[in-house]
Amino acid sequence: MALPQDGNIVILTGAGISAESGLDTFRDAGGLWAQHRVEDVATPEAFARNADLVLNFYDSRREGAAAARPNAAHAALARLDREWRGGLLIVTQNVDDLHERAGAERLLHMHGSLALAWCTACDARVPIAQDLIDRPACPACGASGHLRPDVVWFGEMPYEMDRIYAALGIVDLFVSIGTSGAVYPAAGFVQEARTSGAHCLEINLEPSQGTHVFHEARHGQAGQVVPAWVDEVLDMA
Ligand code: BV8
Repeated sequence: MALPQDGNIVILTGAGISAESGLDTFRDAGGLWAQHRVEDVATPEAFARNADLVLNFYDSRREGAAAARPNAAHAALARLDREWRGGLLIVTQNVDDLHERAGAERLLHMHGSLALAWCTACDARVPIAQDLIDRPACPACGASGHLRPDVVWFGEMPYEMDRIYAALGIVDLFVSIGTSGAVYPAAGFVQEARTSGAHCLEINLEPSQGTHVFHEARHGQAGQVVPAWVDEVLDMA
């Protein structure tokens, strides 16, 4: 498809883009939801019921993310961010920091980040590198025992929705990478993009739940398909 050189691109990423970095996805065989029930680790009710289980779940994922390295797909999106002169926004559902460690800057975490904690005493979001299970004191207010992962759980409002819908309102090319299309509102972004007249491309290991809404699909490992796609977009520019 012909994309104007000042065209606006929105890219939605999910756990599949981090799979080749060794991080578990949610719904693949052996994935996170095979290890834990969502209701036990990814809802505010779960946290109120058994904070230790939830804090251990996120502490271990934080350690996993810190030990992982960005893969070729993260690097390719960072290159696109550097070299694309039109509008670009990477909206990630992921809570790992592999996009930023690859160098992406026009990026937002709609479901929060393992690298931040949320102090429920003073409402501050603070960088955290240690285990929350140890109940560290909040660096902002000093209170102990009030830090939770700054991650959006089921039933909670995702971050920066206004900014996301503003970008989807003027998008020319919408690309979904490594997501099953199972969770809303993220799974509905492709519909918004279509309404804006964008060309919609799905890059995923296999057809997602919303694959029928896309104009085009490229199935395969993100580490191979994404760099080839970025080369194509930048060669067209
Ligand atoms: C909200 C952070 C409203 C935590 C996550 C409408 C209809 C039905 C339900 C709802 C609805 N609206 C809201 C809901 C409820 C709910 C929902 O959608 N439930 C689902 C289960 C039906 N949504 C919410 O609760 C959301 N909040 O809507 O609030 C509101 C309104 C007013 C006031 C207050 C609130 C919040 C949802 C956010 C939950 N948090 N993550 C954490 O990380 O622990 S969700 C989590 O799962 C991810 O963040 C991601 O968003 C989501 C989906 O995961 P994926 O990233 O897609 O990963 P998955 O494993 O599923 O798929 C991986 C894909 O990659 C696969 O397709 C695979 O084939 C592919 N793949 C694998 N390897 C590779 C690959 N592809 C390429 N290369 C590879 N190598």
